[in-house]
Amino acid sequence: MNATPPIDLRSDTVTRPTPAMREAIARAEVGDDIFGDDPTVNRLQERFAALAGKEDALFVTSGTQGNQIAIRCHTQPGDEVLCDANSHIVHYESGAPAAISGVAFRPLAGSRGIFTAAMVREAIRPDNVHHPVSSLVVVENTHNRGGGAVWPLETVREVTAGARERGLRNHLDGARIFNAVAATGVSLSQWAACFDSLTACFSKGLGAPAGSILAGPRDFIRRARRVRKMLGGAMRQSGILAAAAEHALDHHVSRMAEDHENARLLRDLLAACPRFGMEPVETNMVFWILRDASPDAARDLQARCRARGAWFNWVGGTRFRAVTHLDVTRAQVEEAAVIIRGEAEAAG
Ligand code: TLP
Repeated sequence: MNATPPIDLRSDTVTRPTPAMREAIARAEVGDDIFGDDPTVNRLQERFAALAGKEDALFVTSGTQGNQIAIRCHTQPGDEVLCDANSHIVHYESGAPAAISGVAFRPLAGSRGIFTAAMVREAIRPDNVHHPVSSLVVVENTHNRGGGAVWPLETVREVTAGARERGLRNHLDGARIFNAVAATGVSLSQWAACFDSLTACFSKGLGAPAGSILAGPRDFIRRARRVRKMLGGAMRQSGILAAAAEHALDHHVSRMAEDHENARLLRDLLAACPRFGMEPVETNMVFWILRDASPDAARDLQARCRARGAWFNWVGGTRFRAVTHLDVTRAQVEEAAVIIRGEAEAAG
């Protein structure tokens, strides 16, 4: 039996709380958050709102819940949401915008998830009884299916200013906004200033076991609190989770550059294999394709690597995704690359 634990690069969501984070969880002061009585949740919300330069914030169960509450609060049934066609809200939130808010998507053909102000201008519907109302733009930064790409700040400013001029609202799916901060040095508040609302996740590269946050104007967060309750996301002694998020803000933001370095290393090691076509790496995500192969061959390669302890995702066609995070070391990245290249070359 192979006792070596797998090198799990499927997502940065797989991280487990560190011993120090578990201690912070154990020490957390808690209360009933539905009464507004949990001091740890309250402190986290105030801290995040201040960091983001927003009036208020709300601790939510997940990134999906934060995005869905935002969509619900910014739109009316029948409205259209403008976003990149490869957005997380389009592909991975179980059709929730249609189910929960009754909205449709107006998908934009961005490049690596990044679209332009001109594309938004063209897609906004004229004010005419035949058309749905264009009411919200959602930007995802970093962009997951876009390869972990970081938006240029100037493009975010143009897109959101253009939408605002036309009366639309702007929401940021910032599940990995701290990766964008680490990659660019642009602060959370600089990104957030472009948007009416934003979500950020503690359960990805920041290493908390669960929990995300939604920030925005005070009245928006007041309405968001009711929608969170409606969705079953109001928790009780959730300071247990907020303590993990606080610990992550204190100790895990500054180490994210390490994940980005490991991702670049993985890209360089895999690039040496001529069967692979590597995409650019900007943050903690490595995407690549298996050249001149069928989707079945790609799935097979992923399965063989998995059997040898190198875990990553097949994301359709011949494309793969590997994500670095605080539970994988540089040595493990090197080891995974040896397995992945070995299997690809063996199948040659
Ligand atoms: N992404 C997950 C999967 O759902 C695909 C992953 O492994 O990357 N926005 C973005 C950009 C995300 O990547 C994710 C999670 C979410 C929102 C949703 O967060 P959770 O999982 O907390 O609902």
